[in-house]
Amino acid sequence: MMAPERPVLYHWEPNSNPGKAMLILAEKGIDYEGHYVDLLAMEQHRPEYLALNPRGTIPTLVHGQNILTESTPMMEYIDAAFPGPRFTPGNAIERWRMRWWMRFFDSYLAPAISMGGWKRFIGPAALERDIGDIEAAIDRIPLEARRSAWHKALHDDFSEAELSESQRRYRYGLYLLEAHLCRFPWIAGNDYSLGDMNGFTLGYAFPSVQPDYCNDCKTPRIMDWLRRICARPAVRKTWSLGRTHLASRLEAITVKPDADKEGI
Ligand SMILES: N[C@@H](CCC(=O)N[C@@H](CS)C(=O)NCC(=O)O)C(=O)O
Repeated sequence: MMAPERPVLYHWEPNSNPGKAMLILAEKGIDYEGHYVDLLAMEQHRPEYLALNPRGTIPTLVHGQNILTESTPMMEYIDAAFPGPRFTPGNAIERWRMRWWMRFFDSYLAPAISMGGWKRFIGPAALERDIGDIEAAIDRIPLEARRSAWHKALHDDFSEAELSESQRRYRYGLYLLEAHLCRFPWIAGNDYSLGDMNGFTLGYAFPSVQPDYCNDCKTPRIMDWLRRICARPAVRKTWSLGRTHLASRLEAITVKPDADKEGI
């Protein structure tokens, strides 16, 4: 087999969508050229990046003649196109389960979690920069949904109704995941797969962002799942590439309850 061309990945933090592509590349041990696209500096809306990905979203993968966007199908491409261990189940029912969860993570849970992130992290961090520059950059954003997210984050303009819907989805997601992990050790079933990577890039933040709802008492299976994933060398390597304090959220997973202190 001919060695595949070295891929180039445009990513931000190992968080959510960019994290998925970074993690599968690390899990497969693929040498890639990484370019950090600073989301807070709105580099994803600069003409040179839009020439690659006209939607102005991160990540983008360039592999030979192919330019790939959309992180979840991108993970599947990486898994299939490169040598190394496979993270897509060969068994049809496990593949269905993996894709069911990936769809749930991407279309139901991620938007709810992302709203909290934009309110708590992106908005305040962006305000440390020049507001005039940011306002001008927002006007150039191609996607209406992203323009609106930036606008709301900058002016802390999220309605009570959308914030409470985001919380409701978050709690429902935790409930469903905890129940699933009572039946199966991993998202697809018996083995670690793309579904776990997809869930982890959202879930690594659960214990620090929702400590009252995701902890060793209320969601022990989720905590155990996060710890098993966190112990993987590829995860450590990927999260070491983080440049903001988001990456430090990994540490809240590894702290185990102190039985003496808790009086257990
Ligand atoms: N559906 C896309 C979404 C990508 C996405 O929205 N990425 C965020 C970073 S996690 C982004 O690029 N945001 C840029 C912006 O809102 O300006 C994917 O899965 O790749």
